[in-house]
Amino acid sequence: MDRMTPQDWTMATGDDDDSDASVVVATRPKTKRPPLYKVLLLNDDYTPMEFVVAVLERFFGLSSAQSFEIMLTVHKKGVAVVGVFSHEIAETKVAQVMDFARKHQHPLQCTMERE
Ligand code: TYC
Repeated sequence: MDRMTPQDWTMATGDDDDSDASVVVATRPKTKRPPLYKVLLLNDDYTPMEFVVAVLERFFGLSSAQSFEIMLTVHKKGVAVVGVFSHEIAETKVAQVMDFARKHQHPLQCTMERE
């Protein structure tokens, strides 16, 4: 016999079910989700409130109401999370905010932190 067909195998072994080692066993996919990063805005005594609101609208796509609310939280508590992103996006947001603040000569600080 040149090559066994599945039917030959069944005849030769009496194996007519799936109870052997050829049964497919579910495996756990070993993929890990990439870590996320919080982007934080810090309070200071000099950056105008309207500037902070404009930053939140421009770089985080927040409405003026949401932006005003977050700005006030930072003003009162010292810090707030303004968004959660992948490492690359968080880095870009921080750089955009810091560049924009520096261009306008405001001491506004923006940082990121692993969640
Ligand atoms: N504390 C600032 C002021 O009284 C306003 C401000 C809010 C500054 C949020 C920075 O991230 C900030 N003008």
